[in-house]
Amino acid sequence: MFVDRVKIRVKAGDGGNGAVSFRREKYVEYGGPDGGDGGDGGDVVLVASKDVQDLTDLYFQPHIVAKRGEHGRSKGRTGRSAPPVVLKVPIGTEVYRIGPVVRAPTPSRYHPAAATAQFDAKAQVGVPYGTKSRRGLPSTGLTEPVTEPTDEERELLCDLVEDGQRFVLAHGGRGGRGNEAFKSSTHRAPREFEYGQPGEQLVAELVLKTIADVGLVGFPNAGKSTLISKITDAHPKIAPYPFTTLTPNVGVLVYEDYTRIRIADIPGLIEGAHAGRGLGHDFLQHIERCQLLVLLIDMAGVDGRKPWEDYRQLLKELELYDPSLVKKPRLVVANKMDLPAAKKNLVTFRRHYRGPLLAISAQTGEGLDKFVLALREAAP
Ligand SMILES: Nc1nc2c(ncn2[C@@H]2O[C@H](COP(=O)(O)OP(=O)(O)OP(=O)(O)O)[C@@H](O)[C@H]2O)c(=O)[nH]1
Ligand SMILES: [Mg+2]
Repeated sequence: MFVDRVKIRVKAGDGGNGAVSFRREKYVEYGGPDGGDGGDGGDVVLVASKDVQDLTDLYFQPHIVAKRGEHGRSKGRTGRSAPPVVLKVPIGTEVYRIGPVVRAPTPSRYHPAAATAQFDAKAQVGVPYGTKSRRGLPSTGLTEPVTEPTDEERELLCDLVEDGQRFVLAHGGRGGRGNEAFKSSTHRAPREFEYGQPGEQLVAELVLKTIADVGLVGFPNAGKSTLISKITDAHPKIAPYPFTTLTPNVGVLVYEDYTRIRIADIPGLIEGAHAGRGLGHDFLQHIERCQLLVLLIDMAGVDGRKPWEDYRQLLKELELYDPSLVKKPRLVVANKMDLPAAKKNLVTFRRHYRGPLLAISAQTGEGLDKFVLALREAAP
């Protein structure tokens, strides 16, 4: 299974409440306030990692809730802060926010003078510490949004392109202050405290866009996987039927001077791919970052297609998906030149396309040296 797009719902931890407490000690009268502060709630953090290849983990676990901070305690003790929830994502993951970032409405501070039996979220006033109705406070779990956020409120938050890059997706709430923080020379027995700030919650979409320098595009069966397996360390499945490749493969081509070029092989494109036909469309996002596109054409027309039509069709599909794709530098490569039909077809192909072209045979290895050098010139 390969997942390159997933919607998740996250909720950072709430802060712990501040405590209301007074010092009790033998022979010390009127010990004074000593309620400690609450601990901070846990963040939800994304970290790009080279050990993760896709977003399958999040696909199976799309609801993430971080723990809340502990409440403050007596003797001035601060509650423990909750640890962050760290989610590993593959390198090349884009993070989108869908809909607003919300914090559940909770009162921020309890003030005895203004205290009412029930809390009034607008007035930001809490119920007295220790009374039963405190149970009515919003839960710390994931609260369902009233309406499902729409894609219109979609915003790119960050692009995780380096190993180890971190991004805090949802911030935990700060812990509230305990009553000790409210003492002053004129207010010596404060009963105020702050509630912990609620953690942020939001819906996010993660989209994996493979990081590669070169993208291989072509009709199914053109020989893309054969080519990548010959010149890089990748070993994709190769078979004489269309749609052998179902998920993108990335191979690394290493030159003698240790220059490395990453090449992405994606499932074949077919006519109508931009509208979702076939498989290729779902994976075009993986070549968006490439600096060079290699249009691989089955010059022998093994599946009964005309190579020059393939070429036109490929360009059309790329343009319909995203016009910026056809503005990228590209290299046209004629494959399967070992087959007799290819020589004849190449002559006709030349009438339709007069630009630069490389003729190779991925299977026999003919022309691959030139191809490898051409890649290096075009994708530095
Ligand atoms: N004769 C000949 N056959 C080739 C050549 N390159 C690939 N083939 C054959 O073409 C068939 C398809 O090759 P693949 O590498 O799986 O093609 P692909 O473009 O990755 O196909 P999909 O993954 O289905 O999109 C296989 O049977 C290969 O052996 C070539 O240069 N010459
Ligand atoms: Mg393939």
